[in-house]
Amino acid sequence: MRNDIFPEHFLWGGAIAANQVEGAYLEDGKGLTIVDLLPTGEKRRGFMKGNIPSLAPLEGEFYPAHEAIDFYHRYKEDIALFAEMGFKVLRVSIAWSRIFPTGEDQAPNEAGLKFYDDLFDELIQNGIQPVVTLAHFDVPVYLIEQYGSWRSRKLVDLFETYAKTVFTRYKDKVKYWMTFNEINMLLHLPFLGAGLVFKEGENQKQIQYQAAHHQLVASALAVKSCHEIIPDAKIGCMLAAGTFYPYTCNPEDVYKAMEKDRESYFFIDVQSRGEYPAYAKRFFEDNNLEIKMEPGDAKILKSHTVDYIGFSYYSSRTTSTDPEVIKNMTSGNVFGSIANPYVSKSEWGWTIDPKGFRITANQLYDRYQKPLFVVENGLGAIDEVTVDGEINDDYRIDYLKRHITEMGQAIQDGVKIIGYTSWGPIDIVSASSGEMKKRYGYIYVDRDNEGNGSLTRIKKKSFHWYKNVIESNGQTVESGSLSRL
Ligand code: BGP
Repeated sequence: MRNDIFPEHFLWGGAIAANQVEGAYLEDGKGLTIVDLLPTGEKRRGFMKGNIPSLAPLEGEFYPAHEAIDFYHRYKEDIALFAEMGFKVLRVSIAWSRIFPTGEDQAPNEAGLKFYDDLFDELIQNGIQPVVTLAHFDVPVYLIEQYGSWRSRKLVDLFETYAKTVFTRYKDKVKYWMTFNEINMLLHLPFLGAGLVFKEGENQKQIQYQAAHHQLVASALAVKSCHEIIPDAKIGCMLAAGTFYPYTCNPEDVYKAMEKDRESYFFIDVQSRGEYPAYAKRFFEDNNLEIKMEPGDAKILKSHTVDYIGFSYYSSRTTSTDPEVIKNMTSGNVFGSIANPYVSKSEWGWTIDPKGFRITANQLYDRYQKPLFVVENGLGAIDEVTVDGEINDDYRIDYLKRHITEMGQAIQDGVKIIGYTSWGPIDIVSASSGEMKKRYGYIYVDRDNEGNGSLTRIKKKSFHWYKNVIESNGQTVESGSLSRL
């Protein structure tokens, strides 16, 4: 690969989220948030979908987010390791319930604000720019109890207050922001994505799209405040991306793949183009959905579109209209995909498709013509520590190398990509399964699924490899051998 493909100031780094790393779940005044109610084990999936029996942690269950990897107390050690790898940026999220423990407190919680001041200072002192998501699977539980979370318009105002508070406080420290992480997750795991809990017999789709409207307005208002308070900042949206392929060239399959893509693009169409897409009207009619909008909403959406498109890419997806073919789904991917015979799968059943990354990036750029920021990509895998204390994660290096190569191809295709933050540069709690053994990191964390372990950090083989990638600006020297991609 040529060594001049990635722009000079390309933002290499990693991405983590408060809810999966911080722990300290009730420390310094923090209120409960979504993941504090998600145990490991079989119940987790139902809870994430909004079938949750109680808005308090249950006796006898293990909640991995409560301690997570204790980033709250160990962030200095972790940042030193990120700096050693040469990170230019670290994507983090702010826990809303550290700043406003109930979500509607009169004044923000100073201890929570101070934590992020210290975190951002530490990053900046280490030469790492923070990239901050306002809401990564995060709503204060009190707002879920009081208002039913994003089903209520009330959340729009409360979110605006929260956003303005953090923009004002961190305006000199943070220049890259994002509004809602994987905003389209609201359709697939509505409790995880948006704090939605359903009662028997409710029309879930109606509630989801009304909540989506509220989030879209809140997102536009956050863009507005960000531009007013920090004129030199950039603020983006964030999509769980991954193009749908038709299983065959049967036009029925091709049409279905287009519809499946639109399910996700719907959100970004609003956030980036500033209005509901043409196809939404028919979709709402066909599904008997009535979205309540306030008179000023259309103007808010139109006037405050995002500066860039942030997205995660793990897998492409495949769909079909043939009932026989549909039986062969892959497990593990919340988006539901038919097993694609041309590509491999991870240990969790997630499709591994580097070329799909190039395809997805091209499609997003064609559609929105705004800079893209790859804010998640990576392989969740089981790592073994050898008797010498080493972790030889060649499979992870292979995955990342192939994906970074395709990202380079996309850039050569003309796609403007401003940065790449791989997911979980240090092992963290898995969002979908709550497991620790599903590891993404360059840095191993000694902790297991049950919460045992010393939390010691160990560099994996991929640590040295990724350091080389950044040092060579994507020339991607393979660790040890000096052979190029
Ligand atoms: C995305 C989320 C992340 C992250 C990642 C990997 O959906 O934005 O929070 O966890 O996927 O998923 P998992 O942790 O389930 O392997």
